Amino acid sequence: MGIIKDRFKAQADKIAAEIKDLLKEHGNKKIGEVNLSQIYQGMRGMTGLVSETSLLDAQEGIRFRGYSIPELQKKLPKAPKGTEPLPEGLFHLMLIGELPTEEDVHHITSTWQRRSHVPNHVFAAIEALPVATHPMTQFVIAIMALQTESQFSKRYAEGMNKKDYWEAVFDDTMDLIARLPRVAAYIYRRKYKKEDHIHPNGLLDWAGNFAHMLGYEDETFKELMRLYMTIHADHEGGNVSAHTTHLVGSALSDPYLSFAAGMNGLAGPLHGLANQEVIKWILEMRSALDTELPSKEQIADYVQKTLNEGKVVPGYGHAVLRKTDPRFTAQMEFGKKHLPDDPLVQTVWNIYETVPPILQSLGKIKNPWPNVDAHSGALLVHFGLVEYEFYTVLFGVSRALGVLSSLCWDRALGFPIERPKSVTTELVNLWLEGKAEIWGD
Ligand code: HAX
Repeated sequence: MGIIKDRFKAQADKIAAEIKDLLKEHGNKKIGEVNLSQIYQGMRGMTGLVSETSLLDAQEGIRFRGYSIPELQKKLPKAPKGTEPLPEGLFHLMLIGELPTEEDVHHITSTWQRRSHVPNHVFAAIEALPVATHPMTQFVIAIMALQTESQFSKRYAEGMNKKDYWEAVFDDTMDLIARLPRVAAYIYRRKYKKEDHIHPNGLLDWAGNFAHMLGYEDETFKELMRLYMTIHADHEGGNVSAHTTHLVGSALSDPYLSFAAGMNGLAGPLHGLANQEVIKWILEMRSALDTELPSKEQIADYVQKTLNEGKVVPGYGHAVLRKTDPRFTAQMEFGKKHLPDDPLVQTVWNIYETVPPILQSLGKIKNPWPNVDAHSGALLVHFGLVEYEFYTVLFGVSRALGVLSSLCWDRALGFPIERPKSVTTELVNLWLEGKAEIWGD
């Protein structure tokens, strides 16, 4: 077995034993209460999942195995002459629970390079779609086409022992993560660069090679990709893409099927698609106002117009966070360091100063602060990646690191099929009248 696989198995066995004892001793302990409003309103605040890879604090933001984003920027290995973390290192941390050495990261890079072959029928499946097809749709279809390669589904059909599920999921995870940049870059070059495809560079790291295959050789852009792929990877277990991957995986659908399902969720405008919506909204504002750098007063009026039209201000608000998203802050720091004079980036910062008080004044929004999607587009546009319909695919490639390492844990810990109870409003009414039980059976 490979080094990473061995280490993962050792950690998983340790945690599985710990969970067994924990459930034996404390399995009946109550965690909070469920209010009627929560089952009607998106299960907000209801603890109902275990996800080992990261944990979100409403005030502090995300921590990956206990480490904040600024800590990861210091502690994770970098590319030669680079200052941003390599996403391979975050993957190691999420999967094994320990910070990697330079050597560990190098090992993951070369493993992913070795496993990155994409069969021709996947490109043919993409080519069968009209070029105008949204990049997220092309991405999901390509992942589904790749499912022919699933080791989990092959081994399951051959009668795999349930003790081996984790290993087949691990193998699919490594293969799929290795292949995604090639697939995503193919979609980008097909749709926007007249099919002028670029071969992988086997000397580069995973994110650097992705930037290269997209057609961006600027070293600062490669650093941006390393940061981008790190900060978008995981946001604990309950967000739509992570939860969907976990849910579908709980039916023992293989990692390709599970991840494709998660990506369909990421493609929604209240989730990952918000990154394209943000830049679209800013570009429309600039064009409506006929200026590159709208004033804060102009921004405030435009925000009001958006709200009056019954739309959300994209990039603002969050279901769990109650402060500025540290993933927004990390991108703002990158902008201040590398491109402080860019008018689009400055507009993002002016929006940051203008929007929160307006949203707060509405009195209904629980979090008026920016999320991860409020900043990313402006940085990408600066380097020439202006095709904003592609942005959610970038998010998706990164998200694979978190949701697939979580899926490895799900199978290694033997989590069962997920099946919460639902009710009807008729039953709720009967229950309120004391004529029926809800929680009884
Ligand atoms: N602009 C306008 N109204 C907003 C808003 C925003 N940015 N954020 C929330 N609201 C509204 C809600 O639509 C809701 O209105 P109604 O009661 O009239 O339905 C009200 O404020 C209360 O919502 P909430 O409890 O504060 O927020 P939710 O937990 O329901 O939703 C969302 C969280 C992220 C979906 C929401 O804030 C939103 O739609 N934001 C804009 C889209 C966006 O940026 N999404 C990306 C989120 C991060 C992410 O997943 N990235 O991938």
